[in-house]
Amino acid sequence: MPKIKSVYAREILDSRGNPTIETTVWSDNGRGAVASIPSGASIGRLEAFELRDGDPHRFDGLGVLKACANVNQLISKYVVGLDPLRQNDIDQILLNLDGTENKSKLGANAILSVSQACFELGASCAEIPTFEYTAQKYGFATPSPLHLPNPIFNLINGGKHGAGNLDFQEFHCIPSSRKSFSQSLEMASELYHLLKKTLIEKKATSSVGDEGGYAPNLVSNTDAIELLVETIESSPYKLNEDVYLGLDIAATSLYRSNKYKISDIKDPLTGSQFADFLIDLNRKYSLLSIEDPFDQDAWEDWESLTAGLGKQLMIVGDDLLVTNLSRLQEAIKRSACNAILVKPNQIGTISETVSVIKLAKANNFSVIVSHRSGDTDEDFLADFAVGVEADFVKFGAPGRGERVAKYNRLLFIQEYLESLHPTQ
Ligand code: 2PG
Ligand code: MG
Repeated sequence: MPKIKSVYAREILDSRGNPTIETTVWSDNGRGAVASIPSGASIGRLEAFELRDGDPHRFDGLGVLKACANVNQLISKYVVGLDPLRQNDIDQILLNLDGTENKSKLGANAILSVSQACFELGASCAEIPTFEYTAQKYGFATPSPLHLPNPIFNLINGGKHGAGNLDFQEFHCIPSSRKSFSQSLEMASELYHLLKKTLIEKKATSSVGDEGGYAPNLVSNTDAIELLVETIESSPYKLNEDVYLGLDIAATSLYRSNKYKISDIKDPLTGSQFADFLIDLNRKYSLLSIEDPFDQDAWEDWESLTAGLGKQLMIVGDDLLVTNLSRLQEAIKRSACNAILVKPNQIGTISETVSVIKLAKANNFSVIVSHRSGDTDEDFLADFAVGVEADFVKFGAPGRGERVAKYNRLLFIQEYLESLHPTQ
């Protein structure tokens, strides 16, 4: 039985140039694994706590030296000597050490960095790729072979992710599930470049936002959707045949005094008026998914939109569910949505993330494994998404290193799986 020999955390930078934690673990059989943790800009109220130093003299208060110290001075004492293959035991020790509801004592960033690094070390000790290890350990994809999730590409960035003036946070292109992953990536890359040309022609800015999508100045959110339509129409691909559209409204960010203010309409909208606006959009564009259509606590609006549109498209809970078992249970009870965005750092351990995915699947929710807007060149999520048989992944645009690291890993996994099952 291998044993964990050392655990060490350090501060590195994420894709926004902000500090984040990276933890390295070694086992006594000479194997090692590294995990770095992403960070969100639009953060759900009930996400697990991200510990930052708050020291105004370093990184504007965003340093993570306290989180590193929690790993190096406390957590490591309890984790050294454990078997890296016993993930649930490791995670339970981390939960006990913290002892709070939202991991506010040690920080979810500190805790997840250890949980994830140990998980990767477990895969290395088991001498199988992390995606296979995930599937075997948690009983996914048996006896059927693993397959790749469908990618959701974020081609236009607004809201808290873009310097332009769009209210909606993300405008997605989602390739048809009939395409292989590599065909999807090729199409997304071609559309991404065509979109840049269109933006330059229209003299809208072509700089990119936090997730690699363009962050233009346009008159309204509908204009951004129209731009995607125009781009697809000028390509060899067919809208709603080869590729579909989706949105992450991240509506909590536009909710003020119980209303939604968007540039498309002069006066702020109530929940039901905003629902009508979204229903109209869907009528026009046949969307494949709408994420966070309402504020994170506006349960009734979620329920009525899901009752109205839930059979036609994915209504995705991100800030609503925060990868949290009890929020998901509530959403299931209320039929508030039919898909879940899964971000391990919203909850803080690998085991808890897997429990959420299992409950979602048992209730026929679509599962979308997602990056964060501040991310690193970590490709763990690609393996994890394949291993848990996620329906979709959302890793940003097909551009910027921290985004393509994950897509490129999926390319590798696709080839690997095809070599195992050549006829698939
Ligand atoms: C989202 C995410 C990722 P952030 O809202 O879905 O795209 O953004 O990481 O800023 O929460
Ligand atoms: Mg979101």
